[in-house]
Amino acid sequence: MPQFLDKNLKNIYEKIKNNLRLSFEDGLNLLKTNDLLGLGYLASLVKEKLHSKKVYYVFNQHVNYSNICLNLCKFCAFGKPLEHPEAYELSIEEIVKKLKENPSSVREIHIVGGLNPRLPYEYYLDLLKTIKKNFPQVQLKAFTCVEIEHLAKLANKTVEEVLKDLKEAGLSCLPGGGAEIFAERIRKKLCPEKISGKRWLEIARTAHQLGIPSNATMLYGHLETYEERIEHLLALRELQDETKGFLCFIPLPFLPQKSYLRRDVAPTTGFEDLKMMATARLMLDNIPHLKAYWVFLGLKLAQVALHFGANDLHGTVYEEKISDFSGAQGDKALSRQEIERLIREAGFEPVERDALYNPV
Ligand code: V47
Repeated sequence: MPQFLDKNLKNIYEKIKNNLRLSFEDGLNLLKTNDLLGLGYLASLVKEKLHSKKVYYVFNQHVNYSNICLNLCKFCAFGKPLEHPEAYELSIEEIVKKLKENPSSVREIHIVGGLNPRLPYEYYLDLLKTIKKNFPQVQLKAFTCVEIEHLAKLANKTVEEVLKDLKEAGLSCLPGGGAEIFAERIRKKLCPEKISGKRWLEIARTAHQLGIPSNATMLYGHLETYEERIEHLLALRELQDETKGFLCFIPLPFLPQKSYLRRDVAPTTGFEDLKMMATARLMLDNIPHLKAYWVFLGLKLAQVALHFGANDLHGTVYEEKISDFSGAQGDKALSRQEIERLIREAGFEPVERDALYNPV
């Protein structure tokens, strides 16, 4: 029996060893513990059982087609109203031109934007089709559940019809954004215009039923309680039991610096980020992958997170605007060599993957 400084972790260790599911209270105890190394040990046990020494990354590129947004959530510094001087909208030609500047080995293109009232439904379908035509080797991970709802309203179609159209146009999977925190109490304060947590989960369910896998995120470190974080994780775990459609979970630390909340909320600490990562690994026993999103965490902490349950370092990321607008510090793009070195020096084996986690 390993030594734990926190007796609650000892009980959780017993459960993990016996493949027992962790409860809501277990989740709270994980977030409340100060035994960081004990927590890392537990998360690593689970991670290594699932993935041995493998740590995944993808050669990818982000496309943020427009920041014009109807929702204007209080945590987000990316979205802008139509008339704002920094508001932008990229044409499909501009996007293809940009993509052509980058190496041909890009496997995944991650496409998200704001809820733009001006772009027509056809823009979204043409965007996917045109990228696929020009770069047949790439997989398109595009549009969060929030954008899918917007497209359904725009086209006067059901979410199911929209997802079918997008799939036909070349969509491989959905990114995990827009989940924020499912708790209504927080959504009312931070993003009253956004779809509810319940609706986000329904759209993810519909995607999974149509054979479109998706990711899931949780934005933490703002006004939410530990209880609300665990409720969020349990809602995802419950849906995953039903659909098995989630590929990956990504905990997103809130970056307050450029948001409306900058005076009220301090950035998360490294200690908190690692606790959140490990807790996610332990609670989400049915979601295979856990991502350390280095763009928000910083490269150094993302590397350390590989010892706290994470088995995916996201990707090389050519350009990403949400973090630029949010004030994320540090690197903007990585080479294959750099990302592999981070993984190897942490004692793991790098595996390049595609958007669906197939090794390439
Ligand atoms: O939903 C916005 C978040 C998300 C801020 O699926 C902020 O592989 C922190 O979902 N501080 C979009 N976070 C990003 C996202 C994502 C990222 C990486 C990989 C994947 C994936 C998905 O960004 C939004 C929101 O929760 N966000 N503003 C901010 N100031």
